[in-house]
Amino acid sequence: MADLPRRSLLAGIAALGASACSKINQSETTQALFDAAENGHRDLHRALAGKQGLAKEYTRDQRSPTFRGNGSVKVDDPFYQDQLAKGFPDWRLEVRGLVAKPLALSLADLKALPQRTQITRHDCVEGWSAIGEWQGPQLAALLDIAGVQETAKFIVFRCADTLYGRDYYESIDMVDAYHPQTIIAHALNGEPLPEKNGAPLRMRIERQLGYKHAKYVKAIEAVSSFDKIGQGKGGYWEDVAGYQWYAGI
Ligand SMILES: Nc1nc2c(c(=O)[nH]1)N[C@H]1C(S)=C(S)[C@@H](COP(=O)(O)O)O[C@H]1N2
Ligand SMILES: [Mo]
Repeated sequence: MADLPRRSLLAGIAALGASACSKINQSETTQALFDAAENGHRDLHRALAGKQGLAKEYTRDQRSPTFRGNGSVKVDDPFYQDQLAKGFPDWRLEVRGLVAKPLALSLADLKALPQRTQITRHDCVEGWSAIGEWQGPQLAALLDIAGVQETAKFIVFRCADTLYGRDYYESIDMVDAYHPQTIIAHALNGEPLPEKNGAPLRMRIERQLGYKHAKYVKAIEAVSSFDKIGQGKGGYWEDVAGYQWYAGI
């Protein structure tokens, strides 16, 4: 039963394709239908899975031998490259926006928090999957330390890379933000993240498709709306190719 929405969503995305999306998007009626379908999918998905339903976790021997890099696999920025070479001693993750106490956390700060390790399958809409072991603190812990205000409705992830000339970013709502498997990962398969997989920090949001898992995260922002961020659709691929904002699997 829980497989139903996942298969229909993946089939729907596969059937559309990016260029079809941009053409179809020109029609407001079609967009309204898309929005209704997306909201319906979100409600059905959460009703079936339960708000805190966990994504399947795997055993160590089920991990993929290699975890490919997709989208940006390099960050074209001198500070980033200098930090990468040194192990990111001066890298800071900002937690900001609608919070009582903005934070600027080092990698050591993040490693000192309680850690979650999870072996999960990553599903990319481009038609590949990989199983990897991720480690890092839960996003919930950071949000609690920063004191997220009640007016915050979404969490936005700001990334250090650009893809085809635009800043990559993503956003999720508070249910996914506080999901136990939503972590800020600093390690993949027991090693620091390689550059291609989002060093030094990338999101794992295990109930969502691959494009939601922001890599190279430099800031986490609590907001009441993402209308004025990017093109206003809540994420890079949502803006560029009309991908659904709610990418629940
Ligand atoms: N900052 C950033 N995050 C990103 C992307 C990107 O290009 N830039 N690509 C997304 C997509 S489409 C996928 S499938 C995954 C790929 O993660 P991987 O490179 O570790 O395989 O990262 C997602 N997060
Ligand atoms: Mo993807």
